[in-house]
Amino acid sequence: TTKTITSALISVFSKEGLEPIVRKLHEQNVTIYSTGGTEEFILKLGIPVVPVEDVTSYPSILGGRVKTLHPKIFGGILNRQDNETDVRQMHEYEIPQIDLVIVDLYPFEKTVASGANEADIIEKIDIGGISLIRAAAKNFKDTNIVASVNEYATLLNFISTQNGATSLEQRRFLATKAFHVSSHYDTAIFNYFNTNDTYFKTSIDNGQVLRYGENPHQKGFFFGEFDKMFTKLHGKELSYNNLLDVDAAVNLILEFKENEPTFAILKHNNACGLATRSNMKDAYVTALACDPTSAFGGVLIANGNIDLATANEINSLFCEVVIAPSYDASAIAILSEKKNRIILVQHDVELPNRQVRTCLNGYLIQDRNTVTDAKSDLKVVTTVAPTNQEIDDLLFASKICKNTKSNTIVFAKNNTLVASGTGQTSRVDALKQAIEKASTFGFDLKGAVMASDAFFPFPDCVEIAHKAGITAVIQPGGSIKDDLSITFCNENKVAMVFTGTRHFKH
Ligand code: 93A
Repeated sequence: TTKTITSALISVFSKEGLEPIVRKLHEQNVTIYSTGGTEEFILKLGIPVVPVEDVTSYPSILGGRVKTLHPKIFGGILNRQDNETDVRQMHEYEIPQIDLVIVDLYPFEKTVASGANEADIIEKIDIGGISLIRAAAKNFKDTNIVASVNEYATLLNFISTQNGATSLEQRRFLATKAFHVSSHYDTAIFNYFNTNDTYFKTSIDNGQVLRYGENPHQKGFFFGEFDKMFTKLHGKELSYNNLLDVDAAVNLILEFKENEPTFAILKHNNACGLATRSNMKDAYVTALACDPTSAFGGVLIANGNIDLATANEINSLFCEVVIAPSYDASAIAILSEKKNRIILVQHDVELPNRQVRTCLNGYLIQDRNTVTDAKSDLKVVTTVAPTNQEIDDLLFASKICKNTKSNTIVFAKNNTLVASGTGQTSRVDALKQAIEKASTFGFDLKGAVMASDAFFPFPDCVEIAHKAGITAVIQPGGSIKDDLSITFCNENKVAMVFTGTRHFKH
């Protein structure tokens, strides 16, 4: 798979940095083919060069628009050396082999940025160059492609260390870089044509125009395949905020896929109710009791079928969206009584592994948080160990905690979300909010467990939680002051486990 370069086609707009490459190729007896300006540049270095016109027997025509676009050139680049027909046709049509293509495209972006007029800009849409790049990159098994001056050093390094030869792996690497250049180039052209965001606004492609963004004065669009994930049975159009809540709901309920019937109620992307019971109706009723005030106008999600009994309960609540993998026909009829209520059937579709969001003048990408704390991850760090029920509740609380905005504290008891503090600037504030909410809705925290999305920097959280009645705690651990929290728990017979995994969500 290591192949020696014997011939090269060089067609570059900017001649900068080209000299050492040309000299090296010449030193290695490489035949060089070239276009007008590049040919002139190489000749001036005193290095022999074959004009492409001599290969094609055609002059450069249409003001340079057609220079390299010719079967003799593209045949030389695209032929498969292990294909008998290709080899035969190369002889038949007297096509010269081209092992290396070096291109520097017309500077489209620079021309746009310079404020040039449209005609000049259009003329800077490179056709031959981009075709050369794509052809050589496609045939990386036999051909080397250098699609930008940024890769000159790479090429020099490859051919200098191996006497003018490259490996298949190196050629594939160059092809990857080349397709990055070509995709970037075409994106720039698209962006130029997409004046005033006409494309975005009419969303010809797969974009969906939303009524508005987060607020009525903001425009909003959704790009994705909603219909792959859901079938909408009833209700108004989903809004920008609905979609964000649906996303949070789907991520949350995914944690409880294997659980018994589980029902969650979300507001502003956070769970304000969640319970697992032996039937869906009880799960819903229990989830609602967690915080019936917040549940108003919420997004509801179930991990199993919604039957008539559950639908009858849901029906008395004003809610925006109901999501479940299936519904009894009678349940759909009941839930559809409210004209605007959105009813979604959720299909079994994997969520993408990468998450993207804008950041400053660019964007951030991260892996989705797919770690769910399991029993085997737990390290008991206190003299008192959690009971089996507490372990179940700790893992249950941790699943909710992971899907709640940081800083967060979650209380749970008997497979029920009791209360949580969400999106606070301090962990103690999150804890205090959770305690306050639990008391507002009449919950006794005695015997409840606590989950924290990140470690406790000080022992204040376990002190306050213990006073409120919490008997077991789950947290990642890893603070330099872990000892202080552990000591307090030991002195007060609170069980604590470390998971080793932080679950920030911003
Ligand atoms: O106008 S083109 O799209 N038509 C072509 O056939 C063609 N072949 C190479 N532009 C074409 N090129 C481009 O010419 C190369 O991408 C490079 O940017 C430039 C090099 O021209 P010269 O060697 O005459 O300076």
